[in-house]
Amino acid sequence: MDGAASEDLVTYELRGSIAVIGLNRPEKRNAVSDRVVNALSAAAERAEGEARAAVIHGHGKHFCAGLDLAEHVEKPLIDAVKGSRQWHRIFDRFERGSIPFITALHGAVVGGGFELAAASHIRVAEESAFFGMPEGTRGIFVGGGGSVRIARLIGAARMGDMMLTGRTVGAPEMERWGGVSYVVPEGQGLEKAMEIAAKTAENAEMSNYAILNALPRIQDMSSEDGLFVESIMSALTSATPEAEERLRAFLEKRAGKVEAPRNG
Ligand code: 1HE
Repeated sequence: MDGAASEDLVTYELRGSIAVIGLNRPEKRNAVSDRVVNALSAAAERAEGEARAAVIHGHGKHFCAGLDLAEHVEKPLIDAVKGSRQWHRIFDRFERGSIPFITALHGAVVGGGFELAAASHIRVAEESAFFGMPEGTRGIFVGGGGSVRIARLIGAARMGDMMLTGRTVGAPEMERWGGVSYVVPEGQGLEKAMEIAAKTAENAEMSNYAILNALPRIQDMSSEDGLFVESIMSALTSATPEAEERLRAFLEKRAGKVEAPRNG
């Protein structure tokens, strides 16, 4: 047992239109037990009902130490399969839901913690964050969607290297590998993630929905099918009253221009 009421394993707060979800087992480095997975699912459901975007972060010294290894010891084979499928269902809910999820990463981002981050839409890492996939050393394999999502983010060769050698990768290198999109100074991860979440929350809901749901599916299609679905989504989003108003606002000079990046 992970020794806490499930509502305490994950904190939840609504700040304006942004849901702030915190992994909250700092004494166990936010290791993910079955009940943490379920608490994350409840938090995601609540966020989708009342927020326009969400940030996931970790309380304490680390983002997340991955699977709760204490719970995994001597788990019957069938329970291990069911457990992994439950992670898949819940991480899918983040990835293909209706609002953007941004992860704020610091300290250790390990195994299942990296898999959770990979299911989010934008990853922000503090400079000292480090990424590890010690599955090889632990005698296990990824089970939270990493073989699909992490492999797509950084490439199967790099992921295989991390799993075989157990080596850790720092935030700047992970940014070069495409595993995170932003690296920020110590202590500024949550603030940056909130800023990004607020930006995404201003978008038209239908555009966000298409970005979250059509884009990853198109990656699984043939080019021919992908281009067809793109055309349908393009027509659908632009037919909404919100798109019409936003397009008109630009033409009438009531909307902002696209700006050059501020830092190079
Ligand atoms: C844990 C876990 C855990 C810490 N399950 N209890 N994940 C791992 O292989 C990572 C294992 N953890 C570590 O390598 C280190 O704990 C950290 C680098 C993350 C952090 O180090 P540190 O020095 O800050 O903490 P600590 O002293 O090692 O840990 C504090 C406590 O948390 C300690 O328990 P205590 O009772 O002795 O106080 C640890 O045992 C406990 N703890 N991590 C259970 N993961 C869906 S498949 C996904 C597959 C994976 O995720 S594989 C990766 C598993």
